[in-house]
Amino acid sequence: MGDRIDLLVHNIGRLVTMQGGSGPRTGEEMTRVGEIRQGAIAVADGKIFAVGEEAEVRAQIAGMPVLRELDARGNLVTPGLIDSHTHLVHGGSREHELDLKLKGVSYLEILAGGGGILSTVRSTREATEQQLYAKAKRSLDTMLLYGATTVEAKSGYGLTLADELKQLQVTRSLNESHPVELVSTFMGAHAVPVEYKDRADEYVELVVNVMLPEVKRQGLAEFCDVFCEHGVFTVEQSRKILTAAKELGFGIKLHADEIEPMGGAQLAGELGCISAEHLLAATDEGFAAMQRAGTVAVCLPATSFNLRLKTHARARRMIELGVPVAISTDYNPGSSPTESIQLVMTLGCLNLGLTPEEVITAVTINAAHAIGKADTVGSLEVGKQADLVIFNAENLAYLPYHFGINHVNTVVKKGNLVVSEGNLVYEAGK
Ligand code: IZC
Ligand code: ZN
Repeated sequence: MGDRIDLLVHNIGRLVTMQGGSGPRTGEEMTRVGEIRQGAIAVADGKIFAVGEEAEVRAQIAGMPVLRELDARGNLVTPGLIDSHTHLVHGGSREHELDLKLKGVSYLEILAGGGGILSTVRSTREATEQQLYAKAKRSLDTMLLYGATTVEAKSGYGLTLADELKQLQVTRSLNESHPVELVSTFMGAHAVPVEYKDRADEYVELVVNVMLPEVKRQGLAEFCDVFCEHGVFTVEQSRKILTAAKELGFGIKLHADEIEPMGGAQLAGELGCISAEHLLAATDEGFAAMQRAGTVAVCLPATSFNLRLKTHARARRMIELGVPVAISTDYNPGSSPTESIQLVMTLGCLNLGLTPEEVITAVTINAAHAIGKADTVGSLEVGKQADLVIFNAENLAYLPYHFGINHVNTVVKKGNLVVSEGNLVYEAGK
């Protein structure tokens, strides 16, 4: 590195770098976005070579050939957005549940009746790897068009060894062929499959003794996650699975206290989970346990919106108590059928009460920490990957303010131009 610049992004009106600090941002730190006026970014070998005020960057690269220039036209540039919680790979869709929802049937009632997640399990088991790949690729393209350059993807719609491996294999193939970088999470404990109805403990044994070791052996996931919820997996079952996962070397995550207060947040803190998700019903004791462990709270405001819940995650309280907050789409065919991280940014403001600065922190550096990727992505700093977005907007507040549409103009992933003027421009197979 150092003899030429592959890409120079210049004329950046406001450059949100997210520089500063090492761990996930908490409290007041969530408002410090490291904004630079009249900025520029120089990229070499897919990494950031220089970033700062344009005059300084130009001085640093003086004499070096610049192979390509991108004019940001005075607009806003941020790090590539990070969607830290999705159920990307699945078969089918669940629009038939909309009518039930309008009639007041709850998410857990639909699941208890054999629908919900279990309906997607049937569609996923029926689908071939190629069909799952094609569907997930379309979603990933949409995520990229909306500015996401790194995405976490959970399994959990197979619920047999073979079908879980099939889903995870699709994630691996997509990660190898699509510009969006994927972080894979094994979530065999997403629901108790019908063939184990009333035998959840036996299913937990299968997850612990058969699925986890095989997923590890094949290197198909970095993280393990569990849906700890009434009628799904208990705190004790969740503890058992995550403890086994930790022993095998997986990072651990937990869907905690989404609907009922179960003590999930406490468990996440106690076990040292990297993140705990949802948390609508989590108590202050739960937040305190997470704070002590440095567990990132991944709030999912599109889910509470879509489930028509009267309450939302208490993100302001989390920030007050020193819990780092990330927000994510929770993209899935049931509780959150949207790929738009920008919609989530709006809901993060309007329904969680986060400021635009806290929101961008929650979809960049804190999201990177939630998936163990903060050493390479989540901020624009020398040596990190050159993942960035140029918006058709002049400032941060404009993104959540003008809602429901796509503000992305250009996306660069690892120094490559992948979205230009709002269109995908990556080469297939890259
Ligand atoms: O398919 O409903 N909450 N898992 C936990 C989900 C939502 C996904 C789904
Ligand atoms: Zn989820």
